[in-house]
Amino acid sequence: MDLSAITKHSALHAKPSGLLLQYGTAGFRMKAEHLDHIMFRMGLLAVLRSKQTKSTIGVMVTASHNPEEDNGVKLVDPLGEMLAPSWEEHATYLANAEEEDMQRVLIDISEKEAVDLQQDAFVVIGRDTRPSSEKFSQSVIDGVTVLGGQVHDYGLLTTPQLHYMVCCRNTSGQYGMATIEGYYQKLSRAFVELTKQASCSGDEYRSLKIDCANGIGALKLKEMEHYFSQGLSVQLFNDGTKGKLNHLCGADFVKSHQKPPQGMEIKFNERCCSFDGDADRIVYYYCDADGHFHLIDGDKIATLISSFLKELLLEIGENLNVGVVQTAYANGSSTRYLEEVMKVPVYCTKTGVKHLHHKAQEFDIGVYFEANGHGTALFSKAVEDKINQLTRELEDKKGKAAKILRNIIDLFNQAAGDAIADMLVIEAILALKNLTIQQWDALYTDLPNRQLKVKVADRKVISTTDAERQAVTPPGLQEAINDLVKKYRLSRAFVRPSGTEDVIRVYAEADSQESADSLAHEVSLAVFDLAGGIGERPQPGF
Ligand code: 16G
Ligand code: MG
Repeated sequence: MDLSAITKHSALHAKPSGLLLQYGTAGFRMKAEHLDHIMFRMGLLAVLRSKQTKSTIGVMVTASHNPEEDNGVKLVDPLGEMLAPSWEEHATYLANAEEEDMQRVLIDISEKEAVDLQQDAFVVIGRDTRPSSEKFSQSVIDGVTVLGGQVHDYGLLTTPQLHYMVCCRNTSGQYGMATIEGYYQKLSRAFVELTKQASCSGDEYRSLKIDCANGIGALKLKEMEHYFSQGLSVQLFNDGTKGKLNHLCGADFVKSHQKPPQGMEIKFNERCCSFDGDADRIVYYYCDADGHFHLIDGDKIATLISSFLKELLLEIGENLNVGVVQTAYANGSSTRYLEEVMKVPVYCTKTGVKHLHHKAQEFDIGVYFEANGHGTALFSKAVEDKINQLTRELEDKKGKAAKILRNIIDLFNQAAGDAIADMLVIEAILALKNLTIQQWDALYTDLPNRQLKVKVADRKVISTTDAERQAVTPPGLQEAINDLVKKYRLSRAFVRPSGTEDVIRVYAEADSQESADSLAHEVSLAVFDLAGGIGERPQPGF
């Protein structure tokens, strides 16, 4: 390590004194103006991680669905997974080091992790379309180069595309080619193959309106469109030419407000979906004949996918274990449907993709989705080998099912939940099963629900257990929630500190919207009173 060069360059990306940040659920995220030092330091850390794992590491500059003025950064581990937990701690430690401690902290981390400093390092970088992102990638590059690492800057990418690149580079191209064309070709080839097998035709099955949240998804879909146009025609809205990133549009807006995005007119029967700002989330929706809006969230996506996979396995005659992983936000109706009707085991983990991903790896086929639309399906190596063997051996109906499964495996970005990949999987399944969006929606009826936020002085006073479904502290809060829940039918409620905002989140569901709203409100009051609420007391009405 050239320690004096590090000190010199670090001073060019000086940390505002007193600023303390934490590597959260999805890396560092906040107002862009405070993040330059974090970018430089994550460049440094990526080099250490690359040397330690002797693999390519990814750095993604994005703040996903946050407002345009925010930004963020996260590291991507060798197989395209989220950064290992012990390294999240190092990231926080390095991020908060004062300038004069930088050298010591870097040496400290290297020693703790037995990093061979002579080892080569390679880091790949991607960024979203925020105004601050380009400059920030330069700061990351500065960090990488000052520690002697090599860099490949992919420029504008969706978050899942960067995960894909990292995975390709560390598996010697087995997962795919580590180029943007490689990504487009791999997904589109599988998609077009699948739709060729679909018996239904007619334009209504093959066209989709996409709200791109004024983000990177629009740019990448424009590039990709002609690769898959044989199987699907897309109409892009909120493509970034006019509106502001994530403003009144995008998956997060549509899911949390349960209404259509601005800038997109929806006619009866039209199939529509929304991406978030870095295209790793997707939700679907449509308007019925009476003009009512219907949201199809991550839970229903998981249901469609897992039931289709189960049907294929039945056809092939393979007894593989399929599991679905959700979080506490999953609608109660979805969990019931999966368990009771579909007979699929369902597991609940803490919020955050890494928790779901980890659990899903325990199954032959693990389908995981957060209600907010983050998710994918993971196939174990054994399953993949088995399917490959069957596609070679069988020519009959079973062989056909095996081929479909082979293409589905190719289509999912298994390195990370990916709005583009998920969209193509969903479109392929709807075409193959000849399902309309209304028929898909009718699998089960969501229980009415409501999410609220409460401001408190210190959100750490609330701690939870049982995959965030029970509050352990402050004393009395869980008892209060239990009493409130008892007042309503088919009801459930929980609270948790947000990992991305300085608030407590409240979730409630019940048999009617009125009940869900009133339960959510009462729980907010309990949080405000027992967990040190600040500002105005929560008011009823939304
Ligand atoms: C992050 C997570 C997302 C989670 C959300 C919860 C990743 C890539 N993203 O965006 O999975 O749903 O945080 O936010 O893990 P909250 O803690 O503010 O409710
Ligand atoms: Mg996102």
